[in-house]
Amino acid sequence: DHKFWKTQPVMKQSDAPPTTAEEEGPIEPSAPPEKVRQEPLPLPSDFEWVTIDIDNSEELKEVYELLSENYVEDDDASLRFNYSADFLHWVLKHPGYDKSWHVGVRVSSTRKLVAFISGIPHELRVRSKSFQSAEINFLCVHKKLRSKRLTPVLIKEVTRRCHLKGIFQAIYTVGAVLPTPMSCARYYHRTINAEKLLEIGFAAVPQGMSKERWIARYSLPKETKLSGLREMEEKDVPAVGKLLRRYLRRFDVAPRFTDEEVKHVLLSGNGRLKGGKQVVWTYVVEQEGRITDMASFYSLPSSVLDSKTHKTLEAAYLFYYATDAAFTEEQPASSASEATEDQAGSSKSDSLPAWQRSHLTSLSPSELADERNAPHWQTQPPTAHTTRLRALLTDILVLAAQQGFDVCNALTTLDNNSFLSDLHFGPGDGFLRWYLYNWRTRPICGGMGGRPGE
Ligand code: YNC
Ligand code: MG
Repeated sequence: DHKFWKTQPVMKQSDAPPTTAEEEGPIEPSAPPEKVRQEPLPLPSDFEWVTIDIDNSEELKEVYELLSENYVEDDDASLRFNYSADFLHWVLKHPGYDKSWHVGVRVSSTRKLVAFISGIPHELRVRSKSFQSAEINFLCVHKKLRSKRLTPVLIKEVTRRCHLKGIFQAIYTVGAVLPTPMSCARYYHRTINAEKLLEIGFAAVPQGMSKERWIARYSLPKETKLSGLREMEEKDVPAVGKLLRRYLRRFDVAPRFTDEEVKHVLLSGNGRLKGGKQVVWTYVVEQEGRITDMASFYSLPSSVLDSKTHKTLEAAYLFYYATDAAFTEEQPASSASEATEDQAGSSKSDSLPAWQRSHLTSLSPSELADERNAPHWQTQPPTAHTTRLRALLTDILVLAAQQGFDVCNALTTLDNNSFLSDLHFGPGDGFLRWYLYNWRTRPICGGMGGRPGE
C-alpha cells in the first residue's frame, strides 16, 4: 500500500485530477533554505553518505561498476543496462549541475559503494507552465541490500539536497507503476543486426517466415539519401536550438533547453571532441545554408546475461529530432512569439495555440490495443511532415547501422508513432512511465497519464 509514496507530494490515484489549467501546479509550497532540514537523513549504522565527484575517474568508475552489476534488467533477467562511464559523465555534467545531487552510499568499513541516486537540473514545461526541476535518475541499490527500505531514504536525501538549492519539483521515469504516472510510453525496437539478435534470443523469426526473408526485411541501404545531411557541429548550435525548441513546443511536456544545454546534450557526448568514447550522435540537414532538420541517437548497450556467444547488445536509442516540415502545413509562428518563447528562461509561455499542441504524444497500453482510438496517422494520408520524418529517420537507421549498432530503440513519444511501423520498428515488452514530484497536472494529451491500472 505504498507506505513511503503515500507520504510524498505526488498525485494519488484517489485524488480527482485537476480539470483546469489553473488547478495545475505545486502540491505543497516551496520553503526557504533555512526551513529545509540541514542534516542528512539517518542511514542504518555501517553505512554513510558520500557525494560522488564524477570528474574523479576512480569515483566515476565505482558508479559505473555499481550500475553495470545492479541496474535495470528486463523481466526475465536476460539483459541489463550497461551505461558507459563516458555516458554517465556526459549526463551527470548537465549545464548547471549540482555536485551535491550525485549521491552515493558507502559501507563505512570497506568503503564499497552500494547505492546511488542522482539529479540534474533543467527547466521543464508542462503544458503552458514552466518551472525549474530536477531530473532524478540512476537510482540503484546493490542486489544484496534490496528490500531493506533503503530506497525511501535515498529519495528523501536527494529531495533534501534539491530543496536546499531551491528546487521543489522533479521529473523521473520508471518502468514500474508507482503513484501516479502522468504519462506512459511503450518501447519499440528496430532490428539492425538481424542475425545477432536471433542468436541472442532478442528476436525470433515469426512462424511461417523463412530466416532469410526475416533478415532481408531488416536490410538497410549502405548510404544515407537526404542531401545536406551531415554531423552537427558547434556552429550549428544556435540554429539547432531554435529548431528544437520550436519543435518541442508542439508537445504537452518537454524540457526548455538553452543553447548551452543544446550544445551539451547534443554535442558534448561526441567523444571525438574531448578524447573519450562517443555516446551521442547528432546530425543536421542543411539546405541552402539553413538547418531544416536535426536528429540524434545515443549509445546505451545492454549486457547479455544468458548467451554463450554474445556479451553485449549494442543499442542506439532514438533521442531528440526536429524538422521544419512540421511547420509548413501549420500557421508559421509569428515573429513575436518566436522572440519571446525562443530562449528557455525567458518570459513564460501562456497557453499554447492549438496548432502547437500535439495529438501524437505517447499512447497507453490500452490505447495501443484499442482500435477505436486508432490515431489519425493510421487513417489519413501522410503529410509533408510525416513523409519528411520517415526519410530523416530512415537515414538515422542507416547511420546507426554504419556505427555498428545491433538495434535501434524508440518510445511511442514525440511524433514517433508516425514512422515506427513503416520503418519496421516492432513493439517490445517494456513500458516507460513518467512521474512528476510535487506537481499536479491533468493527464497528458490522449489521456495517457494517471489512469488506474496502468
Ligand atoms: C523506483 N524505481 O515502491 P512504497 S528508475 C521510485 N522509483 O515504496 P526498498 C521506487 N520508488 O511502495 P528495493 C522504485 N523502486 O512502499 C521501488 N520504489 O511506498 C519504492 N533496482 O524500497 C517502492 N533502478 O529499498 C517502495 O526497495 C520502496 O530494495 C521500497 O530498491 C529499489 O532511477 C531499487 O530499477 C529500484 O536498484 C533501488 O530495486 C532497486 O527493491 C534497484 O525496499 C535495479 O521504494 C535498478 C532500478 C530504478 C531506475 C530511476 C528513477 C528513480 C526516481 C525516484 C523518485 C524520485 C522522486 C523525486 C525526488 C526529488 C524531489 C525534488 C525536488
Ligand atoms: Mg533496500
